[in-house]
Amino acid sequence: MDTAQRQQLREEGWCVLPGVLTADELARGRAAFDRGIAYMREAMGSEFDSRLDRNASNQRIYNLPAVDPFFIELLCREDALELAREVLGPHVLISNFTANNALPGAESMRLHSDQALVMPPPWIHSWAANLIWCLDDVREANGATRFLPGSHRFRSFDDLPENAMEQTVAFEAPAGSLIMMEGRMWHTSGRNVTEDEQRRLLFAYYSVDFLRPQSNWSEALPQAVRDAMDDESRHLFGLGAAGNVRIGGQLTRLESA
Ligand SMILES: O=C(O)CCC(=O)C(=O)O
Repeated sequence: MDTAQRQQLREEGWCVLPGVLTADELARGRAAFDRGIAYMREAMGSEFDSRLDRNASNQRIYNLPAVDPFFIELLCREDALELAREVLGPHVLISNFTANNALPGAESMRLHSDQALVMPPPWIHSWAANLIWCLDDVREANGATRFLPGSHRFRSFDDLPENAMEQTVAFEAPAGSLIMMEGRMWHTSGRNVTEDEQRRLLFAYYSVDFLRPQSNWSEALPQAVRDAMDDESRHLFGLGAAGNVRIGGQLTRLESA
């Protein structure tokens, strides 16, 4: 992350880092995505979630770390963690990791902020962050994620303007980019009005270590997946008996304050 990107993240609550994934990683990510679709069909019967999306042109994959080790690699790579820590400080946990593909005909979901989903207002600090891995070029026409500029400063639901949706702006990023969005930013998926383009995005959601993660990883991940992790990954997933205390020499928030 360069100085301009850091400043934009601080001031505007988002930035785009192009070229983070190599061509090989992009290919691995797309192949793992396909396995995720198969996983959803087998585990849940379908990749369409009518609770979130208006029609079956959105494909959802939940519990990505259970699907393929590539997704654990993405979550735990040092450059991604550095970015998460830029927003959250040193003590982060992996809260969730899901995918959403907007196929042609996809409609917008409801506008929301991810931090508002895991804690009540007032939202004074940035305690959650989404790192959005782009498996395709992302642009307004193919359903890019839309964000409400300035909404990372909203402290309560009352701050949301009535015409919030009309004021949203689409992210633009080439395939292989990382879109960094702090957790208080109000956002939604876009409409895909193209004839034949898909828009595959992976949403790596991190939070500070004193917020309960969205996923209960000790239940969500098969034993074999947990056994294959190194200590650092286990710590990031909040696995193991210890909670918010000293683990393997790493200081907790209170100790290092
Ligand atoms: O797919 C998108 O662009 C946004 C998805 C999202 O915000 C969510 O699933 O909570």
